[in-house]
Amino acid sequence: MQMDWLDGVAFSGLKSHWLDWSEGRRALVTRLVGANQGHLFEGWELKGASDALKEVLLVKLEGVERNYPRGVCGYVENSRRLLAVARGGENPFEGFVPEQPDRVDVTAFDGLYDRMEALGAEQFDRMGVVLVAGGLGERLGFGGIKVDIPVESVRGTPYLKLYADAILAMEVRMGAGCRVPFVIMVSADTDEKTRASLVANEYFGLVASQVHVVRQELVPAVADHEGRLALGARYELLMKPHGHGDVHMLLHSSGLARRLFGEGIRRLVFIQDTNGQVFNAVPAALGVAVEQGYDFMSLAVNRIPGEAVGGLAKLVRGAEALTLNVEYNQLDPLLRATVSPEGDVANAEGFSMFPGNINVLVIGMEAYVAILEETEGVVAEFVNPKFADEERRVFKKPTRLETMMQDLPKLFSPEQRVGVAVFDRSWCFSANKNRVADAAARQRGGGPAESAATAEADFYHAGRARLRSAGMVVEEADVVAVQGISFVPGPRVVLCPSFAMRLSEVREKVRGGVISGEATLILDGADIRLEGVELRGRSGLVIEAVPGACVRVRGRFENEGFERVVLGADELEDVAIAETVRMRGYRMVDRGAAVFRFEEPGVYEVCGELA
Ligand code: UGB
Repeated sequence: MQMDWLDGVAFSGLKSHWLDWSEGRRALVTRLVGANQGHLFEGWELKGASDALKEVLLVKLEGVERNYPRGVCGYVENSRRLLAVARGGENPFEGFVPEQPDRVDVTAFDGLYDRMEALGAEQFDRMGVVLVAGGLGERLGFGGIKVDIPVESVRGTPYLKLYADAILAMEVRMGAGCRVPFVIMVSADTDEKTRASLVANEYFGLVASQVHVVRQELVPAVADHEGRLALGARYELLMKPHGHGDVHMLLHSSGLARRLFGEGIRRLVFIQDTNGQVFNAVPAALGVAVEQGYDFMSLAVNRIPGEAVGGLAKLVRGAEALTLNVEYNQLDPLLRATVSPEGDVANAEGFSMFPGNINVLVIGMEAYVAILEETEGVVAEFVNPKFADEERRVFKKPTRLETMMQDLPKLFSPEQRVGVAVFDRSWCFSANKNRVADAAARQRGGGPAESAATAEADFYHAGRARLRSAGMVVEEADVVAVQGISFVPGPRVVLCPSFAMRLSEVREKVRGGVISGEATLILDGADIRLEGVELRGRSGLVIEAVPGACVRVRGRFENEGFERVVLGADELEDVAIAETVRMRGYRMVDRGAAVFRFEEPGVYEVCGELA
């Protein structure tokens, strides 16, 4: 190999280390110099000075070399290619006109819904769940990991437990031996805490071997159109996140996608870190995907104009047609340039023209595995540099390649089917993404707050919807405002996955009854039946029953229940109070709810006051 360059003055510092390094490291540095990355190594001090910093730089490069398909040089090449496109200012949607996507409307709880749920429930033993949980949650500004945040504050169930409970409930419904694989994508920001949470909670009842934690890594920032990697301080290689689309790369590079497919898994359901209602919709979503034969299906809701969820549209150009998520920052310009000169405005029903992507995806494994092999899991990368000059030559700051998990259909061939299932929003979607002040401002602007308090309120709302569908009378509490965020605080209904995974199960197990105001009802157990149960005011009723415990509950329960105590101004600033409590602005205090726990199999009766 020609190594003359190493004798140049600029590389004398580098050369002073050369013989200490492994062949692999020397080969990598040589390749990088050949790929126009000499600046990373030029002007180094001689061995003995800043050695630890140089080592960190090299370890980062070796990490990228290992993790990114075709290594650092592959990343540089991809950057150059995509930057050339960005420099041309080419509109990726040029010539495409958005039309409504192929969609199935499952917003109503009708016969179609029941049929889809029934069909979907047959698929539980052929599906896996993939949770993308690598995001830092900058908009929320929370010190811990988002999946550890309680979705509700009566029992304090963290999102991760809720997801594990749903997986366990699906397994139970398929009988002994069923294990639904659970893949969790973490990042350097979330890895340690996610694993710690799993271990501390004994995998929330799952078997450790069914949980696969894969870790996404940062990618190098790029300083210019030549794809030169950016340095911060001396010897500091700047690294940035690559996006949630990394999940595809990791499912490929870990061999998991192929392995799970080989083990009979036919669909993967991708979910986000904070969405307490997502499993309400999973059975019917699977049903729709199976019935329609979709290789890729997005769950969607009616979108509010301007909100930070992408729009799902079929983009048509001549004979070409691609159903895609148009990300929220690109939707308005696309609409203005095509079908709606006024941009992303409300239709007669008050919704945006196209259904909103909640980034819950159902992906068929056959097409998926083939695409992953073809692309090595690098899915539709893009680059979005901000330019400092009109000629688009200079970047305002270093940029990086990014990828989004919902962009997979960009790689599909025309035979592969992409569709959308539209659900009622509160039934399937409510995220906890924004810190209080921002959430309040969003709500004032007419959009969803997506805060801890509204995520909790929406979670109960979906519980109430289930009771209503079973014929229970539900009278809602008045709207309250806490820290400038308005929400309906009750009734608080938590129907655990153990109790019901499908609407039809709720209908079988609940007969009549009334719940109103800020009453609380929590049902955890497969064999609980409610007959004419009445809960008003702030009364609380909690029934927990192990498998095999059949509990019949009747009558009126009247007690002080759970009180929602709003935090005072001093408490909101008090760091001794958990951040997860302060982000809601209230805590829940048990003032004497009726709690019944059945820890042995048997037949039991719980009777309140009878009319
Ligand atoms: N995530 C990762 O795991 N790794 C990453 O590098 C980044 C994120 P955000 P955003 O449903 O509300 C998405 O940041 O910008 C995880 C869709 O693109 O919350 O709000 C992260 O942990 C958008 O179309 O995404 O936008 C979290 O679980 C719309 O659907 C998930 O990825 C929107 O979500 C999403 O990360 C929405």
